[in-house]
Amino acid sequence: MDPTPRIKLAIQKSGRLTDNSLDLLARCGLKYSRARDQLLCFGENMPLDVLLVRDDDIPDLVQEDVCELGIVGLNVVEEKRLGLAARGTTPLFEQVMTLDYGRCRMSIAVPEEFAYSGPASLEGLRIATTYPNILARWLAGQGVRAGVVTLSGAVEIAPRLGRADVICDLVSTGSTLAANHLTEVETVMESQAVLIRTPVPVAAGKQDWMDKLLKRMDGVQQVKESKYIMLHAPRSALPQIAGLLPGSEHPTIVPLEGTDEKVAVHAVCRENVFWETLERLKAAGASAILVLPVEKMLP
Ligand code: PRT
Ligand code: ZN
Repeated sequence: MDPTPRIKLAIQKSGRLTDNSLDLLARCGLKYSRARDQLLCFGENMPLDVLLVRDDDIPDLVQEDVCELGIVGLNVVEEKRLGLAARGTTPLFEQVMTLDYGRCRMSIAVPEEFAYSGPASLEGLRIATTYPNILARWLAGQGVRAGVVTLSGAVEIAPRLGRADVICDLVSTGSTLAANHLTEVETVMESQAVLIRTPVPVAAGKQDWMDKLLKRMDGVQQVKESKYIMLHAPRSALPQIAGLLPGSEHPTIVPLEGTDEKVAVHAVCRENVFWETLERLKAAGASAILVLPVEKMLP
């Protein structure tokens, strides 16, 4: 008899997405051992193997059906998708969910002394980038004709070296731009880590585990901001108090021993609960307010 077929998921081997991706898998309950060559994590309690690769290879691995799943920056996914589409090839990876880490933006940045007055200022210039397809799409959308200089890295020094006039690169804190005397002038796209999957049907034995893993990942995403709120409220204030609970649709109302006027309200709030929310609840008549973290959730 065949052993259980194993799902293959590709993540970045060492880089900005690695720790968060391994942490996400651990939160989904995966226990793994890492191979001696560090290129594979073997799932010990799930039929799941995690391949550790360069982020740029992740969409290709799904495209070629080597892996069913991948976690990679949206910027890499989009660049690859546009590149395939330009060659008339159908992309065989689709985005399942955003993962709320690896946030950055792809921006146009110009030398500090550059008098920028809108996209038309870029007409006829040379723009250095690692993402030629995304940049070309943006330029076309703006009706700007400019030269795209494709570099594999160190984009921020291209203007100083005379290889380009301006750049299009990923930015998070902005300190790299500042250190290189560049000013951010346009956002080309926003990015964060995303989960991609193959649209090709997978074997039945794998499908069950894949569905389970995707549900757990979804659950992990949902609990991040979620809080469980418990409070006491006068019955008369219930509509107002229910309306103040952020991201909660159906609070549970529980009777309180010894009183008919007051009830206990329990609710899962899917959005962050701030002090201001508690103060508003209190002003609406709530008392004994407790906010608890939610550890796991299976919607
Ligand atoms: O070796 P491998 O090819 O796997 O790694 P890599 O060097 O290509 O990727 P890595 O680890 O740098 O980034 C992986 C992913 O993280 C990217 O594809 C993005 O989706 C995301 N990400 C988030 C970023 C940044 N923030 C980021 N700031 N990727 C790169 N940067 C770089 C940027 O290119 C610039 O050089 O950081 C510098 C700017 O940072 P700030 O903070 O100075 O603005
Ligand atoms: Zn890379």
